Amino acid sequence: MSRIAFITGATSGIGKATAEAFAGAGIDLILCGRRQERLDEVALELASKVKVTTLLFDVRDKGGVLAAVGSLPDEWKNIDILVNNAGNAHGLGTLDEGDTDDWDAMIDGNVKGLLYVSKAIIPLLLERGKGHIVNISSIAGKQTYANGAVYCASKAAVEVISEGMRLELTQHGIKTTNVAPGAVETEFSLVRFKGDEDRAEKVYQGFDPLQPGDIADAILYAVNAPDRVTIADITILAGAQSAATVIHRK
Ligand code: NDP
Ligand code: 8X3
Repeated sequence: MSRIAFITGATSGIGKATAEAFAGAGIDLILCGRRQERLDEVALELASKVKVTTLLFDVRDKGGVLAAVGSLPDEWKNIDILVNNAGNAHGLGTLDEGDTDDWDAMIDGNVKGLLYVSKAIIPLLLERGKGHIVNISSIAGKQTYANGAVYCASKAAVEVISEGMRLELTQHGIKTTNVAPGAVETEFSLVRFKGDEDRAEKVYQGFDPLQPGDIADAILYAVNAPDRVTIADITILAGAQSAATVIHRK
């Protein structure tokens, strides 16, 4: 029987690659994001392989999240896998000079948004007595770096939420996997540096960065593990990366 996955942030990067990997594995898709055109493109690309539907909402909008999940037809509510991937870093700055709008965007999106989506989906998983939640954290959730304290805090929160989910939900047949990637070449740095392409490109220069598909492969591995196995935590660094901010560039 085919499974259904609900993926947030499916318009780009890791979320889009996860949608592609899941489609290759025959998993039907609910693709979420804020850019309808991109959602339509990904849906069109994958519709020949699996059933696909899209939901347009901002994870920061509590009412919008609940309305979007509530609008799903009954057959799409049989969700097996939730991938809480939507998120970004906004800015890089010290705590005294950081932009509070950036802080709001990170805490509201990466933490509260993940919680709103989870609150909307968990009852559907509980009703079925099975399911799998994959939360995309970061190496930044395990190792703090200067000028990134708020982003790191938002990802440390994801790590803690993953643990909380596992403690609350395992007994109901619902697994939780926390995935902590290192440097992945996506639109992440373009968003962090507010569209500054030169600055974003420099982040990935002089080494071979992770590609979104590398993370998608790990997510697929976790959701395909047999019932007796919970992949609790996966940390994936680039080959030239030994810590969050230690990258051996040529
Ligand atoms: P991208 O910028 O390429 O993708 C981010 C995705 O999140 C987009 O699809 C975007 O969709 C969605 N998104 C962002 N904010 C919101 C929001 N408020 N509401 C709904 N959707 C939102 O970056 P990545 O693929 O790299 O990022 C995915 C996740 O991976 C993030 O949680 C990030 O923190 C994490 N991560 C990234 C790493 C990296 O090096 N790239 C490393 C470790 C973790 P749209 O704009 O259409 O809404
Ligand atoms: C993104 C990776 O280390 O640039 O989460 O913050 S890092």
